[in-house]
Amino acid sequence: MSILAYDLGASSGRAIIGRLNDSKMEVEELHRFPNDPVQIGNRLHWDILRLFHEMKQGLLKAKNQGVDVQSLGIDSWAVDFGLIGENGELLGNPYHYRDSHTDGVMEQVFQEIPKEEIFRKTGIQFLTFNTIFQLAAMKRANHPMLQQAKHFLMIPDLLRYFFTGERYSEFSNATTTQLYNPVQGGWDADLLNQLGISEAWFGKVLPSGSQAGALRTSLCEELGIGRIPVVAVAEHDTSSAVAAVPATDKHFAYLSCGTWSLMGTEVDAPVINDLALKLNFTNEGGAYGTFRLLKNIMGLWILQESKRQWEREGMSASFPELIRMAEGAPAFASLIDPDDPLFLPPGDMPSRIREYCKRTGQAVPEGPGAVVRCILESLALKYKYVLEWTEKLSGHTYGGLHMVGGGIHNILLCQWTANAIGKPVWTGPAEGSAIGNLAVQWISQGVIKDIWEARRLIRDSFGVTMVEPEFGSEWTEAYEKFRELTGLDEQDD
Ligand code: LFR
Repeated sequence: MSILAYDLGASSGRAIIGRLNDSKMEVEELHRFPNDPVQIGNRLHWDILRLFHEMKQGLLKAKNQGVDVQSLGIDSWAVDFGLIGENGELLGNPYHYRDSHTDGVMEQVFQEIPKEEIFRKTGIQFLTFNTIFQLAAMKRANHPMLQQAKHFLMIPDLLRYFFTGERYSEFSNATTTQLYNPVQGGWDADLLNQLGISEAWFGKVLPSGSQAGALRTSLCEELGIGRIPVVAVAEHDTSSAVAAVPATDKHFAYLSCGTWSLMGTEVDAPVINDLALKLNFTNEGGAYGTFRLLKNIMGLWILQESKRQWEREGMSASFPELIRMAEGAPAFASLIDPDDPLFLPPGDMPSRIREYCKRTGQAVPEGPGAVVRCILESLALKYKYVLEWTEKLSGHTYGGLHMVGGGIHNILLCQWTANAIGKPVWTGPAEGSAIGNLAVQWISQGVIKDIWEARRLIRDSFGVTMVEPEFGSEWTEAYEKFRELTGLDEQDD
């Protein structure tokens, strides 16, 4: 029996087929397609219709290869959305969360609604691009779409709507809007009213793993396929990735490592207290009543964007080549806080890194080797910092760190992470989000009992590689330097 997971990332999308054979999970990539954001003037958009087109190509490939798809589910990045008009059509292209229209908006919103109140209601960390601030930015700009909108749908909800014609929100992704109240269990009507956003746009929120209709007839006719059932999986990709962490212990720490690095733990209820607010930790909703107490770290985005810059300058080197260059560069010559706002928007990262190092009185990394070394060492040190706080906030200590997502192919980063935290790193699976997406479909069909059976199956099927820390005092010393120059010492006081 084959099922299909669409996993959409910030730079590419995949259609992945999953099968269960002799109690082992098997995955096969059917279709991979680019997801290039499109800049028009000052605005940055997702090319949502092209994504839908490519998703349809995935279904055609399945048909032409004789794959009998029994169900499908979609996961993607969070916070972004589309607005639907009276006639049921999409109004305009969704904005990319890295668009600058939210610059300064968070602070403006805090003048109307205190930060503490938003956190108390939603439990969500403050990121300038959260849906709440995107909507406030559109309000500030008096965006014409706001007058015409009738429905609000997050990216996977929207694509699922294109597939099925049915409009539902899904829980894990709804929580990332910072407009959902996990304690009351619904959209926060007061927050929406205070923002001047119509509550009527926000529809029913389905628990992750719900049946959410089937492919609409017109699409089946267009593609010449049957009415495949659609599952609202844990549609936030991080939620799917964490569902796929092959942990054996209820209390575990994870790092979902891709464009973003998401680090934290799984908890049964949101941790909404002063410390979580101060440290800007989040409580995103997960599959089957779980919550992700975690923190966003800028992640491999800085490396990906540096590579794009070097390509624009005529230097093309693959990731493995760049990593080899980093290995040859001097250790701990310069460090950055990867979460400095400087690194959020697209652009010339190597120059911004040099600017940061100059500003903080450090050696300025010139060549790609030095820049990449600076990025990877700084990420590993930031992981240590966030892991320490995860332990304090959750009240548990962890014997090691589970690392999932494409970033695990970066062996140097995995090793440096183990060195920095002084604990083993267990890597795998790399296709965490897609596998979590498949697992939730199987659970919803009763083929797999629950999330813990899924995790055991994932461990048995894909294995886990242990990366032992190589002890040395240099990482401890570097951590002190990192805390000092990034200002993290002061934040903890
Ligand atoms: C990872 C992710 C993060 C979210 C960011 C923006 O792909 O979904 O969890 O904070 O993208 O949506």
